[in-house]
Amino acid sequence: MKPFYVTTPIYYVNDRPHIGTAYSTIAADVLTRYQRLRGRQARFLTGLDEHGLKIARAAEAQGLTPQEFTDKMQLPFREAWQTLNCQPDDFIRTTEPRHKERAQALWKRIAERGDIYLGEYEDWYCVGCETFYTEKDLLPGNICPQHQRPVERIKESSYFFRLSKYTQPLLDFYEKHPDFVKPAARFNEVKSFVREGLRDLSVSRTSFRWGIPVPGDPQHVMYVWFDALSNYLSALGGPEEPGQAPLFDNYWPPSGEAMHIVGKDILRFHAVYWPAFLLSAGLEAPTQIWAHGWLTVNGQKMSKSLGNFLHPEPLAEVFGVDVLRYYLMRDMAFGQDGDFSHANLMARLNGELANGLGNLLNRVLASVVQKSFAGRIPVPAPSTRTSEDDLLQSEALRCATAAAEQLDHVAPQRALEAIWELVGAANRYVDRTEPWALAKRGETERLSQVVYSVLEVVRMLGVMISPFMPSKAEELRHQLGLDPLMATVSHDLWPSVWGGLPGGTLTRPGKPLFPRLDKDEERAALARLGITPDATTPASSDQQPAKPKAEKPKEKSKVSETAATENDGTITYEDFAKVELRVAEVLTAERVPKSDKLLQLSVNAGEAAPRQIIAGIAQHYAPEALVGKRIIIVANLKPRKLMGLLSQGMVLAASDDQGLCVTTVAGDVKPGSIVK
Ligand code: ME8
Repeated sequence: MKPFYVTTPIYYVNDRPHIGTAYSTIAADVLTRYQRLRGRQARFLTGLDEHGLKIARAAEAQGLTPQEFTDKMQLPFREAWQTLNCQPDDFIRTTEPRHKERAQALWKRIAERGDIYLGEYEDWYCVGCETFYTEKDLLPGNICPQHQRPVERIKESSYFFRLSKYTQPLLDFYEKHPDFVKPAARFNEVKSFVREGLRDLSVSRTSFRWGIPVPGDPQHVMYVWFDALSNYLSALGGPEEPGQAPLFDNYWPPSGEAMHIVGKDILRFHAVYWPAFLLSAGLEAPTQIWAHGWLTVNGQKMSKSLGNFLHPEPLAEVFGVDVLRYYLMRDMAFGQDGDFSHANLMARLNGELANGLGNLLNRVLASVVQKSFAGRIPVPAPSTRTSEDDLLQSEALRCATAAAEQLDHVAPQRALEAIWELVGAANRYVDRTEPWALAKRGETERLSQVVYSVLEVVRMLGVMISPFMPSKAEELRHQLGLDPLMATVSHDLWPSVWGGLPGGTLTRPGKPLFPRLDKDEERAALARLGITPDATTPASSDQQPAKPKAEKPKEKSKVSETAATENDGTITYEDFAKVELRVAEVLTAERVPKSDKLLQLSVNAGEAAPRQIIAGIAQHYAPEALVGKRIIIVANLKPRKLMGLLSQGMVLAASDDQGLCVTTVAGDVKPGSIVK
């Protein structure tokens, strides 16, 4: 297998790490850990983009030199990745001499091919994006579409890269490498952009000094994107002649496989400019560019003006590093946009982690193994095996294969889905085989088989979750009495055969893997994050997610008053707009004691904390049938108490003489979305 090289974008050093940059970094860490587990040689690079006008201006605003500024600002990144247990093999800064030298080497190779020439450039420049825009790409008033800020007119002498020459070679390259960009839909966007024809690209600046000098013409500094993209090679010591840079020889194609993980915002730079530079320099392009989606926070875009950047460290402190890593990889489909929601995180923690995996380990290890087998993993008695055991074993192997396939295709969320199918199957197996009852009846032989089956599944799960939750995986192995996993090259540790758990091992049962949060603890967790007790309004503007924007009920207009008094049975739009209808996901549902009509629901309506709704639908729905459904609620109904329980909204349902159906949405609409 070819050595695997995975990179994140190098982040602009003027920001602090937030949940978006953490997402890319955790994804790269998960993939690296997975590849290593499979016995593959893997290398993970991240780093910082430290040149350019944006950084120079940010430094100036703080009264620092750009170098002092970047030296200071790199620390939060290093610390955040360490906190999140992301373990890059290298952390590159574009101000390091090793990078400057190799970026210049790349420039020279391209210049020697005749693909760089001196010209003059004039166009609109957005400092936020560090990119030029033509008029047609701007919003009215010459506003940058990304940053919603005015762009600047810049005219200067500039070196150009002959990008136009690479229109056809790029299209040919895409044709030959159908998996170059993922997801496929984004690849189509890239191709249509290139098909329209490419303009030469300005690759140097003279209007500021904070950059890498252009070889042979130090009046110019390199365009920050030329500088930044070359980090993927310079961190390997490339470009270099064969034999001069071992890492480059080993990890860069054709001998290695290189994957760049990027957000969809910077796909064009990676899928168009970067391979064009490399084609020109006579170097191989990376194997794949994976453009993941964009994260919002509780339904809102993170932005400086809203002050709602969500930073990962406080979340890791309150919920745990592995819980945060799990949530980010589980909740968002990798190539699609997603929403970070505190309510969803807590629901997954309580449901999938605590009740699902944590409980599976605990329900057998804590009592049965200790009482019936003196704390040791039993040696199973094959004569007592039943079809239940065969089924669980085949399910375990099926799920392990499926999860690996998904990870091979960079679908971490689907891999976790497959892993949790096994968690569910094993919990159902425990429900059906009732080990505690076998213990009571003294059926020790059968019990040994049952306990072994469960704990062998737990062992497999421990391996499979380890790329996502490395510390919890070790804790789990420790409780099973196993040594830490040691990934070694050419040794595949992914579960593929049944029976890896040695009978007789002395277990070390400990604290629950994932403590469950009750309602008070959930509120306390949110309070620690600075979210006010009503769990919707942020207490401070820096850290906190804000309440999804509700459409304000419109002011009563004269027209609506007329309509109301005419009383012809119609209402105006203004009347209708007063009702705030939202999509909500049912997180839990239970019967209200002593009532045959009421169900107590906890729903995620896209807010910071779940809402409780008491609904009169118990005669029509079993509570478990509602969990996971996306229903429609009236969100601005005055809260009221029913049987002593506070109901914060109403569930919409349709009924006829046959019964009642709760209204759901047909598509995959985010919780919190407005219905109108
Ligand atoms: O673009 N959701 O740096 P940058 C998901 N220096 N991912 C997000 C995100 C969000 N809301 N916000 C940021 C740069 N990201 C250049 C890169 S590479 C040669 C140069 C992630 O600090 C995502 O990976 O603006 C995105 O592409 C990256 O951070 C942008 O980081």
